[in-house]
Amino acid sequence: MARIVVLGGDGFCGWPTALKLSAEGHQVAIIDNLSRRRIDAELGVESLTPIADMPGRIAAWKRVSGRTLSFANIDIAHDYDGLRAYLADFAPQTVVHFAEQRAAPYSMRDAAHKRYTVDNNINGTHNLLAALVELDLDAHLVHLGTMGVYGYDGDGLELPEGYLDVSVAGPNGTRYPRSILYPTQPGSVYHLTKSLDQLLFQFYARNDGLRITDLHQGIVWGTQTEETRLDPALINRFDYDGDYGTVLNRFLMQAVVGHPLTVHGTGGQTRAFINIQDTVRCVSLAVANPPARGERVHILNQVAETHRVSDLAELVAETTGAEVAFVDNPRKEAAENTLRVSNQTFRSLGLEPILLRDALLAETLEIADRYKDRYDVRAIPATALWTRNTRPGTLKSR
Ligand code: NAD
Ligand code: USQ
Repeated sequence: MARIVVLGGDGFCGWPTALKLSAEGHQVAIIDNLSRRRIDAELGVESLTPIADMPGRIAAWKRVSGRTLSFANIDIAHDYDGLRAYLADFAPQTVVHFAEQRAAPYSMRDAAHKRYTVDNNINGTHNLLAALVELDLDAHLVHLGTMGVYGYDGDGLELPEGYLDVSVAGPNGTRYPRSILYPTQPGSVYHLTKSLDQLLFQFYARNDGLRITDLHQGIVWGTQTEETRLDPALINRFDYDGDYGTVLNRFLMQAVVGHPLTVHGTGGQTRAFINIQDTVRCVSLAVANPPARGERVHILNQVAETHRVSDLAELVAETTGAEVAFVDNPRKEAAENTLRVSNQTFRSLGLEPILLRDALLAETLEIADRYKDRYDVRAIPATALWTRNTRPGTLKSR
């Protein structure tokens, strides 16, 4: 069993992952600066599910599992010394890195939010890499990246896992084979930071021999996992607001409260999806299968299936009787695209993903129904615009 630190372990993916790794017997420490909770306050929204504070979460886990989770409130982007001292003391064998600002709309609100997202995500990732090198810590770094770095060209090519094998034409018919990072085409400043993260990883793997796995994850849906179900104080967050709510969870919430499903544009956007239970399974599989020292960054596509947004809306409408509304798209994105993705590494490691029609759709609806009294209709509109934003920077302290 290993010492594992989970950066961003208070968040939607990080919290259930920390519980899963702890349940597997690892010694788990969480680092989080609780910025996500402060952003809720800034936006005037709340998780639909009532989430306990960190001491309450940790006490509940001790109660149901007998296991100890430790927690440190460190801003990994701005407290390098604090991060380095913590890593030196805990000496993790694995670092799982979720600690970034992850909402595309939030990253596009205005200049202040763009700058915050770049500063937080790039500094945080770079501080971590520099600290691992400075401490000479041979920890395996597992980072949560995103499918969005590939872009959505939609011409039918199956997206490979991170790399593209190309052959470049030279003079006299010579061909030069190269394996390059798949060229990125980010669709928001947030996705741009994940593209830049990839270069940081490539450099530190080459220069310092760091062992790094970058998981290109699709859109996560659902809320509970085997561990978060064990006690009400372990419940995971459920975001449905216009910035942090991801599309399927938003539709499920909207269906429960009788709000029309807010399909952006024609709904012809095709995206990759994964259930939160599979997120934690995949991270656990990645932790157990590190690259060798000196190997290039392992890039795995962490996705279960792909769907068009309008098909998701129809599925939710069929299941619940909800109305579907087509609203102006606040984003700059292709109106229609196809998407094929290879997820062969996780398949070969034994992942049999949960698919959308399975029981968890009903469970998510049930959670949305149970907490519908906490729903606030003012949180529904997606107000961040990709190309016309005249509002002055209103960023408050996080
Ligand atoms: P989240 O916002 O719920 O959690 C992120 C956590 O990191 C929060 O608890 C936040 O307080 C913390 N954090 C942020 N900046 C920090 C800093 N500087 N120092 C310390 N802690 C900091 O997000 P999530 O949905 O759990 O996503 C986690 C990761 O997974 C992100 O990197 C995201 O890009 C990636 N991801 C998420 C999804 C999704 O659909 N939710 C899909 C693909 C990839
Ligand atoms: N959409 C709607 N209606 C809504 C909300 C969204 O039609 O009410 C559309 C969007 O326009 C977009 C698609 O649904 O075309 C997905 O939007 P989303 O908010 O569910 O997902 P996205 O912004 O891509 O971001 C989420 C996570 C992010 C992660 C990413 C994975 O917030 O952290 O990186 O999913 S991926 O999309 O594969 O890059």
